[in-house]
Amino acid sequence: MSRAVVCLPTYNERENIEPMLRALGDKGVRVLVIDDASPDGTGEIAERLAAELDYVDVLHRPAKDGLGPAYLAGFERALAQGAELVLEMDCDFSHDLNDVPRLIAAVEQGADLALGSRYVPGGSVRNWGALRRFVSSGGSLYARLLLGVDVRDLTGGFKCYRRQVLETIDLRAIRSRGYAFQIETTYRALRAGFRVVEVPITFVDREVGGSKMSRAIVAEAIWKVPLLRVAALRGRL
Ligand SMILES: Nc1nc2c(ncn2[C@@H]2O[C@H](COP(=O)(O)OP(=O)(O)OP(=O)(O)O)[C@@H](O)[C@H]2O)c(=O)[nH]1
Ligand SMILES: [Mg+2]
Repeated sequence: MSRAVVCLPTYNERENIEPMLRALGDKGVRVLVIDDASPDGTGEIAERLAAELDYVDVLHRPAKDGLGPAYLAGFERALAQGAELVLEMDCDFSHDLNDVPRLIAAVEQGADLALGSRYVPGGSVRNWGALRRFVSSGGSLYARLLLGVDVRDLTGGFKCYRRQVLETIDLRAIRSRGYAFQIETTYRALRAGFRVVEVPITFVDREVGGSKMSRAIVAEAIWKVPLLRVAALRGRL
């Protein structure tokens, strides 16, 4: 069994799921697809591929419930399967598959949590319009200043956790669903004293399928960040 499990949440990724799963085949990882009953049939395609590819498992959830809950269910399954390293990755080719071994290497070299980072030297974003860039980099800056942490990319969704991090932070207390989920998990890891390292990546906008980004996801991050800080100041986090 592979030590590393890539959690791959999907909602309507019919065009991306098969090429993603096949391309992950030579990365030496297991892959856990977490599908929220995608109406476009992504879950059935994943199921067919899981029967063919021995490194693929699928977790079906009954309805679209946000990225955060999907990841939490995936983490629980990956830990139960004995994973030493647990990764987060989007199923839309925004994250370069060649960066998977780089994130794993960062943890093997001593990090507890490695973040694929667009906003450190060497990192970048390709094909995003001005508004998307502003929301993303502005969101990271906002969270960094309010939380007082030295992490440049707090909203990214390409990460590698050492098992111990997920066993230590209180996953059951996490209610965030969108970008806030990424901010909260990294902040909790920092608060618990874990070593967080940023690995520069180039993020490329998706070419097929639709974005699930919404105003609600941005709004959640805006109100959640100060609450996280207050919880930390009160010693509850
Ligand atoms: N299981 C599950 N997966 C989701 C949900 N929302 C988004 N995803 C998946 O999470 C990953 C990231 O979502 P995206 O829609 O790409 O969000 P994004 O990267 O912020 O937006 P784009 O850059 O526009 O693609 C993709 O693989 C989605 O299919 C959800 O509610 N449930
Ligand atoms: Mg995406």
